[in-house]
Amino acid sequence: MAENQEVEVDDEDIDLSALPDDELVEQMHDDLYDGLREEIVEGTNILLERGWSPEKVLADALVEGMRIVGIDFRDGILFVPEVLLSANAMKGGMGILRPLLVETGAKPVGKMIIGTVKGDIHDIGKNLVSMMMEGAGFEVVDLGINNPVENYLEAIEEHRPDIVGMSALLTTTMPYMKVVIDTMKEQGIRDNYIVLVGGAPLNEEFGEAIGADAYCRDAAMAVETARKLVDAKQAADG
Ligand code: B1M
Repeated sequence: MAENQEVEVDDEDIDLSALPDDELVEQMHDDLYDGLREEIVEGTNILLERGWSPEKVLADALVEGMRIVGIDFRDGILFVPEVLLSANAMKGGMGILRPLLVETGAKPVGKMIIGTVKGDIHDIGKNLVSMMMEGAGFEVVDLGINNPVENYLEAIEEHRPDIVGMSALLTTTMPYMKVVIDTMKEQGIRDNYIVLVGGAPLNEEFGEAIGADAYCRDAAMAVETARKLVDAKQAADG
């Protein structure tokens, strides 16, 4: 009987703080899969208390967990409501990491507006990019999701950024990035800004084809590319 009781222990009964790091990370992947926000928040805090860097918690526990969710979503094992819960759990962890990732004390090295394009409501990747850019010392204006071209133009006018960033996660929405770039061209403002694009279905060829300055594979690449291009722009502007 005692043995059965042990076998039947469910997730609620697991003491996360008693698990060694590797098992805790695995448990967090399961909890992310099950959309358990409180557990993700707790696990994130435990790893930080154990001396993990925010970057490592983000990459190993959260992003990797979300990658697994993505595979089962693709394969029809998970459906939209479940993935929404996973996304919500992920955001719980990101909420803790965000201030830690951005508190580098660096002075602003440039300004970026960023938004997910029209028709697309995916924002986890975009939010990660925003966080990492802020952490690298950029000022970021986040336009949120489902942005028509007008939103980008208004934000450009209002904030005068160095960089215009766009995110798209759907093959059906990625062409909209070209609409934004073409409209900037029509208005004669394209060359005043660095245009960076990203999102899982994109690649370098697509970035080039639509006239972006660069495609960024992930948030780290976005930071690296932004730094490089802003440095070059500032040098060119004297
Ligand atoms: Co959606 N979804 N989804 N989804 N979803 C994908 C994208 C999909 C690949 C799943 C699949 O089939 N395997 C698939 C797209 C297929 C395709 O177009 N070829 C898909 C689909 C089909 C859909 C719906 C149509 C499903 C439906 O309704 N039947 C629907 C569309 C809704 C809409 O947008 N109109 C839909 C809905 C949803 C949810 C709402 C349930 C949820 C989003 C919740 C949210 O974001 N708040 C969701 C999720 C979570 C996913 C998956 C599972 C995970 C996306 C994610 O957050 N990844 C995704 C599968 C997958 O990608 N594996 C999937 C983690 C994130 C850290 O990575 O976003 O790639 P990513 O961002 C990276 C880089 O790409 C890059 O840096 C980030 C960090 O390193 N990056 C940038 C991203 N943006 C950047 C911008 C930059 C630079 C770099 O600017 C400078």
